[in-house]
Amino acid sequence: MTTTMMNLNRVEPMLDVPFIREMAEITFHMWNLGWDERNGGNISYILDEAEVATYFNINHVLRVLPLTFPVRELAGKYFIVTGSGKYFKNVISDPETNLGIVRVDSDGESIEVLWGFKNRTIPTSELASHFMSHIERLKVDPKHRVVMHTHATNVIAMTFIHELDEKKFTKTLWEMCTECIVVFPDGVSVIPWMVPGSSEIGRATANKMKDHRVVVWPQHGIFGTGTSMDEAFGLIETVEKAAQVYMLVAHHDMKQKITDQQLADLAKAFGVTPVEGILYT
Ligand code: 2HA
Ligand code: ZN
Repeated sequence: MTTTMMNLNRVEPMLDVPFIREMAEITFHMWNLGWDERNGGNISYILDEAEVATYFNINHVLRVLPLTFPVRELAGKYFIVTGSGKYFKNVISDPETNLGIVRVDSDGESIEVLWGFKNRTIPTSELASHFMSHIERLKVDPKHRVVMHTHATNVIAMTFIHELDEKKFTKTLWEMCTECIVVFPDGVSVIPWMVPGSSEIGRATANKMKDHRVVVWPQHGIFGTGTSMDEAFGLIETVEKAAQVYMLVAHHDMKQKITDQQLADLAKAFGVTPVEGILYT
């Protein structure tokens, strides 16, 4: 833990709440990595009712916010979410303004704010992408909990100089670091460039989430999902690392690389099944 976090702990009692602390630590960390400039990035994290009820009065609704896209599949679910226009760097010193705990109402048409989002803050502008992605990931994995969006620098850079065909993009990433095929054998998906913050980009992202945990938004950033903050972050971190290596080597003469046979050997050794149509072995 950094000194900053330890000092803040004395003045910020909310950091004693485990899931608020997790959000504060990861947002601070991601900002430190240079991925979340200004208000870049957003996170939503599914919480258990009991987990929330341990720290908050779940019968006291502070505000009700209508959704422009109904999410019946998430009715009754609790989330901690970053705020719209809020800076990742500031979450740790003022979680109550920069984060909020919300519950989707019983018909999935609005959300009830139970804590946070102080001073009329509203949830992230990418809530549609988050909620629609949660719906798809939960269908595939009931343990799914986290959707994380960040402006990972090298992933963005790579989308300028690499073909956006997702199989080719995945193959290149797998070739960059030995662990990649083990961490994301399901590959990464890529959507076309779209205006952010809309239901359309939400639907396009969620559509990819049916069979991927990672979605790249060209010239913008990345969405990663997982069963925990570590899983979602670890996935993004691994993709970003591979993209960084790519950006370092792309303009150089390649003397050797990880071959398709070696990638297949890795998959076999680690018991993972690489997504079809990428390896030629
Ligand atoms: O939260 O990252 O995509 C700001 C953004 C929008
Ligand atoms: Zn963004």
